[in-house]
Amino acid sequence: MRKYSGLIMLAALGLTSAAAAQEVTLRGVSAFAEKTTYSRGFERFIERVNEAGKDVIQINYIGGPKAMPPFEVGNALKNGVVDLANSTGAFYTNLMPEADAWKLTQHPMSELRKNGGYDYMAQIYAQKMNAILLARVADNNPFHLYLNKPITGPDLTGLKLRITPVYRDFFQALGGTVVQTAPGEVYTALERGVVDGYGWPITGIFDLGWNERTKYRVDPGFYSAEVSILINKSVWDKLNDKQKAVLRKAAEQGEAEAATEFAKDNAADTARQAQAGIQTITFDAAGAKRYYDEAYEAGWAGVIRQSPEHGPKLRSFFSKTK
Ligand code: 173
Repeated sequence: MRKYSGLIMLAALGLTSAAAAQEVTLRGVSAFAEKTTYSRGFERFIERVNEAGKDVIQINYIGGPKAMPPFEVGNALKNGVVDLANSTGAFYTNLMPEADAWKLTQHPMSELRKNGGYDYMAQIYAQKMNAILLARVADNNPFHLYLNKPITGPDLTGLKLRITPVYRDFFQALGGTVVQTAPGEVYTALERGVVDGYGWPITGIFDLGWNERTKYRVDPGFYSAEVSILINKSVWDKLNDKQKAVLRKAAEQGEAEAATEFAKDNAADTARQAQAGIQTITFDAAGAKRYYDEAYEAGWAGVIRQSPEHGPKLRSFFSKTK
């Protein structure tokens, strides 16, 4: 009897200490090029986790689009080929069209975490992606249209524009012809004259040298670029409390600093674009209003068309007015 209970004790101890000592290593991939604007938040997250998570949890950064095509990252996360992903909703609309609605948010994430908007999206992430959105690391960062041919009003007739799902409905509503490419193909498309312009946020056009191939930026900006760190939900559910706490803390830090960081970067890149000789195209007040309002009208119409079930609800959480 004594021998028996001793064995049980040893087994229990062995199991407990093995579980406690087990360091988990997660594989992470970014849909954006390594060391560029939209991978930076993820890379900082990885540094924080690897620093705070010694002997507990580590992240092995596989890299950016050289490791995996951007539009495949969502699938890889869902299927558990990777455990963590840095991506934007527009890159995995094949799995979850609703994710593209993040771009239409007119409240900061801190507010969406409180008003039910985050929780509503979390259910869809769980259901369609088997994922949890840990942190939005790009926020407060508008998109713009960049052109090599001038326009005088909100009319894109005759222009061929590089897009992702972010810009499709808007640019088409203004009469533009659209062609979807990953960011890695933008430079060549501009160089060869395959496109007359492209959609991209206010920051990051210098990362891949597009400034060399860009004459104009159209103001005002529109929407709010979203880039987030996702984790496979089955992987998350298997982590212990200590491991989750390390991820949560790094995620919270990243999300909390995003809006102010981007406010700084937005201003810096706007100035740098002017210095690089990129001219600003603006419209008269009525034209600017038409342009901006059409962005949201066409954007929401697109989200609701693709998700009649969730689109209207998301609009009520994400919009200031509706
Ligand atoms: O233009 C894009 O590739 C795109 O959709 C995007 C989204 C968020 C940040 C940067 C780019």
